[in-house]
Amino acid sequence: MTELDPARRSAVATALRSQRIETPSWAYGNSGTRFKVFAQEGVPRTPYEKIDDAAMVHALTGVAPSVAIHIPWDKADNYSELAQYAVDKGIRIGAINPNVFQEDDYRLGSVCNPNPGIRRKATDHLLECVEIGVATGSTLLSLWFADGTNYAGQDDISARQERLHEALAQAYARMPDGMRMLLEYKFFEPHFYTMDVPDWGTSFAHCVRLGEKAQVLVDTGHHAPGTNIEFLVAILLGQGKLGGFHFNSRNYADDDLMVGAADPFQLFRIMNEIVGTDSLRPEAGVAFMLDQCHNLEPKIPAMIRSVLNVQESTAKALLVDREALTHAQGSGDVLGAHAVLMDAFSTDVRPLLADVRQEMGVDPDPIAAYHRSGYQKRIEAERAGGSAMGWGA
Ligand code: LRH
Ligand code: MN
Ligand code: MN
Repeated sequence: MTELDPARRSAVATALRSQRIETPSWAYGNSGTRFKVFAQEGVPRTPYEKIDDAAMVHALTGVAPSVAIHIPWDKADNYSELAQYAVDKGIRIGAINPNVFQEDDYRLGSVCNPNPGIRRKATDHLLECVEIGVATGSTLLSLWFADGTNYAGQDDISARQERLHEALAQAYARMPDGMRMLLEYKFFEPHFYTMDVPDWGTSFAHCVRLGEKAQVLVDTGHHAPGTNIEFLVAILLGQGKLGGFHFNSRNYADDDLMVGAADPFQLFRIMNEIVGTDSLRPEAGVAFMLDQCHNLEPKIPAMIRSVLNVQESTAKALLVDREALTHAQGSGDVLGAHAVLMDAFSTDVRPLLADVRQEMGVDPDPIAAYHRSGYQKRIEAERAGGSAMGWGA
């Protein structure tokens, strides 16, 4: 890797400064597996305290200015007030995530349920979340459905797809201008024969049918092993249908480990497609969101680490010598083209990022700054007995 010339360095630094990474409210609360939730001291007890923690992550990193909320985990009496609270803390409410998977009524599905009364209830919750989006000034309605079946013949696959469309169409029609619907997919779990939105193709088909305000959400933990995620990212980008990411790492299933922990090279390859198509710019509309659960590790430092991991992969993707790459590709230089990517991936971008942070007025080492801040001690003292609702809690 040759030294960056000043103009190039400045362009890379500008791109890094303008990247936005959203953290999820549920990652700040206690979580675990179905075997055990290991409670941590100082976890938030309310959505307001989750906002406090998200604001701390933003204050230390400078690039995480919004927090996604999950309803009813983050139920509030007054959502405009909640949004104002976030603004007062220096951040804002990001994606609104309806939750239609944790009530007994949803045993056979939510919006795909064979019972029209239950479909109505689930659809009404989507509409309520559109209103929460309006009240909080959010521009993203982020949908994931646990709907599916366990046995062949359990329900009519095609009929369930039509029910899904009907519900999505109602929510879509209710969305104000400027709001986007992101439809997330997952190939299995909690159902093991069919999921109603198992893959990007199904999500894509529904989004195309709905219109331009509907786009696909790629959760990096929701694919079969061996899936080439950067390939589907490239296809979705080409079709203007990549709405955003739920970043996390997986080794086996929907592990929800820290992004960039299991396979930093995959994260780099994904970011390379983003940068290569000039889709990093906030105006390109790709939402970079984290969706993780920190079961063993302390939550706020884990969230900071995750933000840094995304930044590192982004920086490496920005360092790819596009001219050399195009030249090598055009001349059929297989190894040369691959080497251009590997050169960028192998670069230690931590000094560059430390400088960029200093230019932004944040600490070059946000994790060390967190440990020095005294915040952890304070929340442990203030939040006795805390356990905000979230996964497994
Ligand atoms: C489902 C999922 C979806 C939910 C979140 C808590 O596995 O990825 O995004 O909303 O986890
Ligand atoms: Mn997700
Ligand atoms: Mn998931």
